Formats: sequence, structure tokens, C-alpha cells
Amino acid sequence: MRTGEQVSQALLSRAEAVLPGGVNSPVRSFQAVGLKPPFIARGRGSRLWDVDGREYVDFVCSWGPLILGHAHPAVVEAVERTARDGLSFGAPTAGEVEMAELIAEAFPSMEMMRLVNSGTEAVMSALRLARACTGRPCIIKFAGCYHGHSDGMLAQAGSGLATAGVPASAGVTPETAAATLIAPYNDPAALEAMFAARGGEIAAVIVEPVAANMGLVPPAPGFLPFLRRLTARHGALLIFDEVISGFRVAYGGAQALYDVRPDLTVLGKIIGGGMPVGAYGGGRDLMRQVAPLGPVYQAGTLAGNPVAVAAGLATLKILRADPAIYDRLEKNGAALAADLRRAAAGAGRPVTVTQLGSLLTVFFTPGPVANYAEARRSDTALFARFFTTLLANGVYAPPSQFEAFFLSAAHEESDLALAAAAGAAAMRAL
Ligand code: KE4
Repeated sequence: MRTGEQVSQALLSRAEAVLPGGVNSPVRSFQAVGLKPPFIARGRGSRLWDVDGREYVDFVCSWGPLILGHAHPAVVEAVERTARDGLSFGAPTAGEVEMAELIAEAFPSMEMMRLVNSGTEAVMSALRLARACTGRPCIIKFAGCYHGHSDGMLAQAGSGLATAGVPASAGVTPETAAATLIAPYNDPAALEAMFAARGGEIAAVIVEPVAANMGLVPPAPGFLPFLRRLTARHGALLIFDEVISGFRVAYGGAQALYDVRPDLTVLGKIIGGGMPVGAYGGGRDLMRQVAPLGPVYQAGTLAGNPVAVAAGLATLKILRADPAIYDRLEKNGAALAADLRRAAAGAGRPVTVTQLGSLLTVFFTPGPVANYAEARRSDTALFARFFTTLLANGVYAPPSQFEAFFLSAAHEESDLALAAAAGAAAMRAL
């Protein structure tokens, strides 16, 4: 078996000639941790193998979709079986109906929905629908929350007390960004002030009900019910972006966990089981505004693709049949978080470890971490050194301080023990 990095490095050289940064999504470049990424050859259960034969315990799980672990036999079988009858028809199929019915059962707020190909596409469509239904132009998002790369969501806080967004990417126009207002997460007073100032222009508030794109930052007690009351009071829609939290923090997502009913929900990742599927949905009164019934256009060649839906359906059916999975995810997530806290304390390293179910983040700051400004106080150079030692010890963690570890149902005691030992070595080596 080859060791070292020869094959990965050769592939990266070729990749960099034809793909920006050698990758098809920026975070995969490992730029945030100052390393070259290993190219992955295969995965099974909780494990990954790179093209040079190195084995890892995987805590990225494709950034969330693989809650059952890699290459789950039932998921692979569903894909193989479906593909034998054809890959795509551009026509309605039974699988899409079954998928929508299953999601509607798990998420009662989603009486009607549309399947699309990614979380980005689902968010983009939900925002268009919110603007159409309210006749208002502005969207509130929270600093540190990520909702995919549609233009309006690539907006960041401007200078001073300005709440109107400024472009967070080249190619996004100032006018587009300015229609996105940026609020601090977990800050009711700031939201009240924004609605007092511009409530009549605000179509919706979009929120990660469990934030995981600034690292894991759970909602403060009462924050989500507050958002529900505030938006209802001002005639704005509440949109839960549950692309990560949906079917992860609970079978019914964060809206079940916190008992808050949004107007629209966005899903992705797990509902595709590793294949490209997104969804947005809500009350029938809203969703009937979507073409061909209503004036809000949204379409997609591969939306509801039979093979992708088969992978998602197989995944959701296993989760539905075994609710104990969520107890195990919480137990394992809490155990790993405790081990990492103990390792940091043993090394005299002040860190803040957040954990909720199968999600966790080690922030290299004394904390607290309740919003993006506080998350940004983390020492990203220390995180990069922590990450590097984990990787050298066979632990494939998310390559950024501002992402979350993902555990799967396939992670066993031995995986957690390996991660705890690697974490302790990494904390000592800082
Ligand atoms: P996609 O378009 O990547 O399917 O989904 C966008 C999206 C929307 N909403 C939330 C809450 C998300 O976390 C995401 C995508 N998540 C990132 C990881 N934090 C995907 C990884 C990547 O961009 O490569």
C-alpha cells in the first residue's frame, strides 16, 4: 500500500490546471488550514481512504449528508436499482411524490414543497417566493450564517451601524447586497430595531435555527420563538434554513426540537443521502404561488431526479424507522465534546467547545461564543495546527475553524476513542 502523498499531489497538480484551486468548492482546498488536501478514493461507514492509501475517521461526512455514514448498503442498493431503469426523465415520477409525502410527514409546516438540486437553489427560490408573497424587497440574514451562494446571500455587514449589506463576493452588485439586511445572531434587540426602522420593507428573516457555518452556535433560549413572534407581528415570513439541521438535530429538524413553526423551510444534504437534492416548502397558500400554479417561476432539469431521490428516500426511511439513532448521535457527540474539553484543559488551552447532537465545534477562544463576532475571536492559526495534528493522526476534521464536526450513525466507540486520543495529542502539540 502506498504511503505519503504522491498520488494526491500529482492529482492536485492536474486539478489546479483545470479547476479553480483544484476543487469544485472552496472549503475543500484546505486553504483555511494552510495544507494541501488529500484526494479521497473511497468511504465506508465512518471511514475514508485517500488515494495514497491513508485511512481516516471522517468528521466531515460530505458536510452533512451522510448521517448514516459512507456507502450505506441500503442507500447504494437503492441507487443501483433505480439507475438500472434510467437516470432521468424530466417527467414526474412516483419517487418524488413519496419523498415529498415523507418530508411533509416529518415537517408538518411543509404542507407543500418543491424539490431542487442544492441548498443554494432551495434558498434562492424560497427568498423569491417570500418577496412575491409579501411584495417587499428586503431579506434579513444573520452575520455568520450561510445560505448558499445566490447573489443576495453573499452580503455582509457594512461599516458602523449600517444594517444594509455590502457585497461579500466580487460580482455581487451593491444594489443586490443592499436589499439584504445583516443582523447579529442571538440578538433580539438588534432585530427589534431593524424592524422598527424598516419593517415595512422586510419580506422575510432567514435563519439557520442551529447555526453551523460560523462553527456551531446554538440558538439562545427563546431566540427562535422571539423570531416567530416578531416576524408575525410585522407581516414578514420566517424562513428556517434547515439544510444542515433538517433530519440531523432531530428527525423533524430544529423546528421540532424547539417547537417553532416557520413559514418556509429549506432542506438539503441529508434528504439527498449524498446525492444532489434540495427542497423548499411551507403552507399550501404560499406554495401555490409557485409556477405553474402561480406567478413565481422556478424550474430545474434534474429537480427531483429519480436516482438522487432514491438515495434520499432510502436514507430518510432508515432514520424514520430507527429514532434511537438520534439518542446515539447525541450521546456520541456529547462524549466527544467532553473528551476534547478535557484534552484542552489538560494542555492548559482555553477553548470553547459547542455541541448539539451530532454537531460540534472547538473554538480556540475562551468564549463565550454566541454570535459571529465572538466566533471570530478564535485563533485560526491555533485551529490550523490542531487540525494538522488531527489529520496526521487519522482524523479527518472540517478544515476550517468556522465549520462543524459531523458525526454519523456509523461512528462507533473505536472511532470516538481514536478521535479523543488524536485530540489530546493535538492539544499537547500546539
Ligand atoms: P449547497 O448549495 O451547498 O447544497 O447548500 C448551501 C447551504 C445552505 N444552507 C446551509 C445552512 C448550508 O450549510 C449550506 C452549505 N453548507 C456548506 C458547509 N458549511 C457546504 C460545503 C461547501 O460549500 O462545500
